[in-house]
Amino acid sequence: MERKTRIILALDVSDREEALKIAEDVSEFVDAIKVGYPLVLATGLEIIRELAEFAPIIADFKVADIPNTNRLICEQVFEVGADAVIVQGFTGRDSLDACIEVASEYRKDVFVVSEMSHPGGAEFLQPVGEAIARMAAEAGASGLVAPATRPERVKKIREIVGDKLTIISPGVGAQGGRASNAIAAGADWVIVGRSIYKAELPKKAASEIAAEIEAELRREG
Ligand code: O7E
Repeated sequence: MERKTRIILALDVSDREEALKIAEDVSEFVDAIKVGYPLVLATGLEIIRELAEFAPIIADFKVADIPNTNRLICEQVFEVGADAVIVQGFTGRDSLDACIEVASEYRKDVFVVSEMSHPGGAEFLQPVGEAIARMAAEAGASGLVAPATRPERVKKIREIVGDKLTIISPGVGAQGGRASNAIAAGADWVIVGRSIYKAELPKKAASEIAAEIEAELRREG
């Protein structure tokens, strides 16, 4: 995945035509499109192949099962053309290893959730988030998911993993986080859903977030 606008679109719509229209409309302002349960359950797994025409696809199935089931899920995801899969880290090292093994066979990426962006994410996951980040780095994952709603946690996770892993950060806009703050804290990409796909003009909304990030990167030099 190339770092250009540093935006990943979370395409959580449930209509195929709408999904394809938005993807085409905003493609110049996003580096990847995250596709998850809302869209796949509504339209089918093949939507991943269709959307891959516009941008690299991150399949957000937050895979969280025993190693064998994880392996079977990841095979389906990569066969249909996804470039990366999102996996939960709390299921442990063997479950994560299974995903990384399949991803490396397909030469694709695995992103591991270390802590979630919503208020409940602080309840059970945050206390083990740093251990999950360390495990993901040791296991050879490509990156981590860390919350834009808590930039100080992005900073902490960045300190733990150094430059070894990329960080993708959801929670911008609708959940209250700011793209520039997440990038300043050490995120490589922000994940943005409703603020783009629910905007009256999704392309304009994406371009404004891209401009905010660009200004932050210029400020940092
Ligand atoms: O709030 P929105 O509309 O900008 O959408 C955010 C997207 O990021 C949405 O798809 C949600 O499921 C996802 N997300 C979070 O909001 N918080 C998290 O902690 C983790 C994710 C996520 O995508 O995890 C994998 C990257």
